[in-house]
Amino acid sequence: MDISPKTSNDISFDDFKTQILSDYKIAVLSRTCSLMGRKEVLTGKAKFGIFGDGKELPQLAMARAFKDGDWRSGYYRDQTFMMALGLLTPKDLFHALYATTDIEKEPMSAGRQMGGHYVTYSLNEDGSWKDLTKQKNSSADISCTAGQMPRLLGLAQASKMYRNLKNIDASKFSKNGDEVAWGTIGNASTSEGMFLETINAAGVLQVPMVISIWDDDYGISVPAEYHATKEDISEMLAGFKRTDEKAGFEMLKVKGWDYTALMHAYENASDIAREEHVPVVIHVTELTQPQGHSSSGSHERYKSEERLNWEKENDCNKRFREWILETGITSEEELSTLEKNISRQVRLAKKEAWSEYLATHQPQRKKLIQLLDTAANKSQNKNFITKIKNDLIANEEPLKKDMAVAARKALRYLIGENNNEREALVQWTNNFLKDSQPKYSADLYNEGTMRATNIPIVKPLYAEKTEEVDGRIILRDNFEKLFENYPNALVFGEDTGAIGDVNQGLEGLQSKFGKLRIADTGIRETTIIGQGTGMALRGLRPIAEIQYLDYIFYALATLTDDVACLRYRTFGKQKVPLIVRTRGHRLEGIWHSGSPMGALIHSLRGMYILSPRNMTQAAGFYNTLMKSDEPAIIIESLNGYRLKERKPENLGEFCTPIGVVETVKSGTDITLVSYGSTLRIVEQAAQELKEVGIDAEVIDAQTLLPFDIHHDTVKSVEKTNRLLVIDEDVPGGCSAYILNEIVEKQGGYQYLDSQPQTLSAQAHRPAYGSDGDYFSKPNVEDVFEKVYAMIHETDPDSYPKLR
Ligand SMILES: Cc1ncc(C[n+]2csc(CCOP(=O)(O)OP(=O)(O)O)c2C)c(N)n1
Ligand SMILES: [Mg+2]
Repeated sequence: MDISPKTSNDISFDDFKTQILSDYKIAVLSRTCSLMGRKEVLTGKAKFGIFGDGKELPQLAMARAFKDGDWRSGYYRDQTFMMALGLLTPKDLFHALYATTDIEKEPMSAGRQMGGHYVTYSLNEDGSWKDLTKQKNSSADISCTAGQMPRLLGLAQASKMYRNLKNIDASKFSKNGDEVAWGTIGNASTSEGMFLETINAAGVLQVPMVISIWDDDYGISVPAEYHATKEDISEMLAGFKRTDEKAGFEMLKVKGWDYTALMHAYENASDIAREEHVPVVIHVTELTQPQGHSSSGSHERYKSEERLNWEKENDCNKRFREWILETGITSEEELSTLEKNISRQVRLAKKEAWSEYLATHQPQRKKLIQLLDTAANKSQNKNFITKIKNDLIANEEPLKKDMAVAARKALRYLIGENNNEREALVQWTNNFLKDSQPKYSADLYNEGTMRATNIPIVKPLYAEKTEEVDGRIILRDNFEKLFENYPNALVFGEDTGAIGDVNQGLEGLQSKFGKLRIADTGIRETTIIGQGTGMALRGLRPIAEIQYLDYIFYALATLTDDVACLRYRTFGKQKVPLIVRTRGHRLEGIWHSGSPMGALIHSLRGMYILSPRNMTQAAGFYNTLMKSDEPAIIIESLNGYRLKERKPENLGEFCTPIGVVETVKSGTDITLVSYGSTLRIVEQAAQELKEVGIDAEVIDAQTLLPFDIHHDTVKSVEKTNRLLVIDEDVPGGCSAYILNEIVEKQGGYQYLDSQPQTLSAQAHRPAYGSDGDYFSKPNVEDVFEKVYAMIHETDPDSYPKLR
């Protein structure tokens, strides 16, 4: 039998033998972790488990082809790959199962993500980039099937940028663009639009991406016939295959239990992608799920006996073992010894992880029991508190939650009692909650100096005789400065390149900065955001353009599942400084007038959402964000590109502050808060109100997420005692959010003499045309009458009923 390595590496037989045994060791190590891990869930120590059993062999081949500087964007089956690269130990895996919140012990997410989600660290402690060319990189996994695909596109495209762009500092990110982005996905998840959109975009862009499809014929209980046309993903994708004449994909198909074929395929794929920047699909077939999909159920429920037997026979580890013995690489005895040793090793790792997990809880448990005891002895409710204490004593392995519940319930029995013992319990509880909360809530945003809200304001400067120009000229000329100042800045989207966007805010910039930096894309919002995500993860400064705000929903899944929570789910170990540029608010018709700000602010915590009233403010936001390293969306006002604005002299430099409101008209009778296009309507209404003697103060929110970090709005309410929030979102949308911020968070309720109110658009989408706009969105008359009615209510003599 031929057991030659069949790889382009010329290695000796002895070396090959060593490689095989070392790979077998990892395969067994990983499998043993899967088997023991599932038991931890079944015995109640862990809440949920999803493992990589049945997919070990191809991952070993992928690990061998993976080089420093490369990136993985995969899914929950990849534990063997991570172990093979030395990025995951058995103990790490068990800590993840138990949800240990110590990042030193559970390095993947400090207990935030369920097991099976992997990450490497891109950042130093101070938030600066590590040298990513010197390490193997894994972008942070998400649970959503195929959600890893859009990001994979950007990770691969970054290599293309680094290979082809001049004057760019790539030192920490790339060596000549030689890095490959490796994607993994389950067979069933290839039905997702995100997968197909990514495949097409990668074929068009010709980027160094290798996508492995782990095909075990199932997606949980659903078999192949429901997933792929012709029941075969390779056949389904055949049209993407490159030919002598046309660029496309290299397509490889290989059986998941065939060690030498896998090694060969992966080495081949790596060379093709790395050298030629051609994307590759490796369809790995005949894989299995020895324990079924996850700890949530058993596969005996939905697989036939015949299939279950086939899976047993064709288990990749079993066949690898048989092959090792058949070829005489080593003896049965040696393999058995190795397996026993590994079993012992994993059992020990599991035990250690569990006792380390408990060790963080036990001192607190002991202290709490003691405090409950002393507090009980002094209390009239001794029996009740003693019962709580005894329950905690009986619970030898309590969760943090169990301790918090015990302490907080005990304190209820101590209300009204005044002694040192109660005070000690209060202190313990306060400290316990204060220490615990950040473990679950920190790092949603950057907590360091580059936080977007920390970037200082730089005001626009104007020459004495300032030129008035269309708003889009200010944007365009500001972008020109940004692309000059930041060689790693890029912008791409539909119609963004050749014509310089549909409103010509980038006019002429492609001819100046080239087709790579100012680029057109296909119509595919999800992967436009994916390009931006992946490139931002690799040190570039992408501006991803979504042509109209109404179409952002196509990309909302990637924004909410991947971008917005990236810093949070990695415990601040990765960052994604992506700027999303879009245009929205009122213009014409159902899909070019939307202002779904509530939907965005509620689904994108972790990003900044900025809604500038004009193009100067917008340009200032871009300048601010380029100095920060956090993701944001800027919504330019669709009807503002042709309005005249004074052109600042310090283009590319002035910075609009983030999280700061601006009073655009001062007044004494009522505070009107608005943003974006609606602000102009509110300003007009305020002028007309002045004519009837009502002096309104108008505040531009500008930043919706976060809103008014300095609590300036409440100072206005304190003065006017009346509050109306106006926007063109649906009723109860962003206006309700702003109202809540002012009335509850800023404490505005205490200054109000009238009911605080909102004025929004109708609940439906905006109808077409000028009349559609008038009857769908708040207009000047609506604002005027609403304010007038509020003033009439308190002073009907001076302001008699209007209608
Ligand atoms: C968007 C989304 N839909 C549904 C799920 C629930 N889900 C988790 S795994 C899975 C099946 C995936 O099967 P496959 O892609 O073949 O991967 P395998 O688990 O078989 O390796 C489903 C439906 C999910 N996580 N995300
Ligand atoms: Mg599957």
